[in-house]
Amino acid sequence: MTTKTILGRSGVFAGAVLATVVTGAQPVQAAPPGKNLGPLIDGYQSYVGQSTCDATPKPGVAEFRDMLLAAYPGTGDSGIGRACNVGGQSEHKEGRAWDWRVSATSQGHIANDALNWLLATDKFGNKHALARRFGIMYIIWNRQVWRAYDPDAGWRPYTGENPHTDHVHFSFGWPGANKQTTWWAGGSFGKSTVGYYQPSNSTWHLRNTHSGGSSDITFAYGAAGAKPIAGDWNADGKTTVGYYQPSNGTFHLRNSNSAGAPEVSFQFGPPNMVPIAGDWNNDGKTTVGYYNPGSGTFNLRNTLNAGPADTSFRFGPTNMVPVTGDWNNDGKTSIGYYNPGDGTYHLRDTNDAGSSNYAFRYGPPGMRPITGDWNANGKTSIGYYNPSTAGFHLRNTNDAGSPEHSFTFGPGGMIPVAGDWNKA
Ligand SMILES: [Ca+2]
Ligand SMILES: [Ca+2]
Ligand SMILES: [Ca+2]
Ligand SMILES: [Ca+2]
Repeated sequence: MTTKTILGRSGVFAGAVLATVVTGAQPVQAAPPGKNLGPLIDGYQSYVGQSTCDATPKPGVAEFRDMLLAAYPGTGDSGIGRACNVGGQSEHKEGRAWDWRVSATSQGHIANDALNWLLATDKFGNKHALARRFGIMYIIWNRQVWRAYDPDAGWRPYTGENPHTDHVHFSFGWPGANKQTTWWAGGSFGKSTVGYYQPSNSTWHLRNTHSGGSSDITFAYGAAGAKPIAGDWNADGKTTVGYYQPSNGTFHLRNSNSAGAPEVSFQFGPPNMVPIAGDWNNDGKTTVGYYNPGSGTFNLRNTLNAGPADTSFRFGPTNMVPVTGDWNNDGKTSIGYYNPGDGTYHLRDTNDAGSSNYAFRYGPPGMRPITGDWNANGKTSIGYYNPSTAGFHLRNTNDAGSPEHSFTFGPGGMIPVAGDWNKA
């Protein structure tokens, strides 16, 4: 089929038929296994019609087919490639369209489940997230069409000759067909870089690359005695600033990296704790917690407001330096500690009591640990700041070894911070 066909006919089948596909609902268990993907996402695939002839199935289309057939037993494969001399213009002739055999009369719930999975909004608020990550250009099913190049229109009547009641047609753009979109190629996580907080004047100095130089972003935000924290408080993919006031146990969070008033302020825990931050529950939003150095306990909260801890447990000896990160890329931030006495890190993949999943020495004793996804692969790893040299030393894996990035930044004696300040 061609886009001319789609756009050229009027909506004879509008009305009742349009209700058969419900978009935006939560996928059911039958959908193919998901992946933990970050906030960065592909744009919508524009319309690029067939213009050459090479019916070899393209790898992104073939693997998509295999995923759906494995997830939905009883459905079938009605083909990717099509000979050049059969019918009119079609992405099938370029091996970048697939017809998934499902029956609208007996298997409509199956098709709808897969389509809802593809068109659901993700935890970062990205609409039609998986359709974009697979690079889908349009979908035809049961007398309706969804076009990535007109996404706000939603499902519209399709009045081509074939009603598509015995198969779902998927057409892919070239990036999706060639496995260059984020589902296949990654690139959906932003890169963490470092910064420092200067307590004497409550200023932040943030850098967007792993290198020395002047600050990319500088502003005042804080208060006397405050401890800096950073997180993606609003799930937009950008890390922004916050601070903890030890004297009264309050958190003050801001959604932009600039001077101004906090968007959110609340009290959590007793005074004089050590603040931590992370996405403990994999909803895309960073929330806070505190480490009690006197008892060695971690106390985590899943919402940005006052209330009791949602999770409390002890990990490690007392008087350690807490660290946080998604060490295993399951979407959940978990905890760890740095022992300043011997320069060892002890990291755990779950937020409960138990032993370390990773324990190793990195750097000299007495450093200030930092953590971030320095290489944007979805896994947080460690680093340290040497307050006497102003040196940052970042490592991409959680084990002993040398840093991948070493540079000096700022005047020394600062409090290091890390995050994806520019969503890139
Ligand atoms: Ca944010
Ligand atoms: Ca969260
Ligand atoms: Ca994790
Ligand atoms: Ca990483």
